[in-house]
Amino acid sequence: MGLQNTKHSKAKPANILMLGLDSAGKSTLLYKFKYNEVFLTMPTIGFNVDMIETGKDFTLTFWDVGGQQKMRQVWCHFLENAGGLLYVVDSSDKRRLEESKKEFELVLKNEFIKRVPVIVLANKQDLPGALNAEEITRRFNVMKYCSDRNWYVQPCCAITGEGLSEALEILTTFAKHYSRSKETSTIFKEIETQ
Ligand code: G3D
Ligand code: MG
Repeated sequence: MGLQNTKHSKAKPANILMLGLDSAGKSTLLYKFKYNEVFLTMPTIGFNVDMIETGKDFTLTFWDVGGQQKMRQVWCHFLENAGGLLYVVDSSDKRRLEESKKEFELVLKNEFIKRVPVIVLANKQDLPGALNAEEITRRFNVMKYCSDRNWYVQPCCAITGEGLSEALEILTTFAKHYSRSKETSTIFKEIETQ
């Protein structure tokens, strides 16, 4: 009975953590998601937060956390309550691809983020020489690091908005699924301890 009720109740907002190196395009993406506009972004000191309704019964709260070296040390504090990870890559910046990959691996090794769904946004597809989604998947070893969860690599351009509605749709599906599976396992744990 309890499980059935859970299934039909309104889901809680899911916290979506936006990570990636500085200048990958996180803040531009957030503004585009929210307002469908391109704003002049400034390097994010600390974090930006915004809620976006992605359906009648579901809201995503986006946490856009600064990607500068100093801020990366505090990324782990945001992981605990994450219901989804949006990892943003500047697909045209081959010089910093390895650095971005290392940070990605580090985040995914964190216990708190186990099984949390991941969307990798292969951003800046409009720039010449940008690596496509298949190449980003391969270089970031996504299959290996995300084998225990739902994942997807979406090519996109935060300036034109190309690829963003697809990313939001998949993210919503994954986050809903994750949040329900977490609620179900909490209920099982409660039943077990009764
Ligand atoms: P961040 O929040 O990850 O640090 P920003 O990154 O959103 O501040 O973006 C950094 C720069 O990349 C910005 O340019 C922004 O306009 C640009 N940018 C973001 N997404 C795209 C994209 O898809 N294509 C292109 N061509 N540029 C993008 P400036 O010049 O303001 O530094
Ligand atoms: Mg920013």
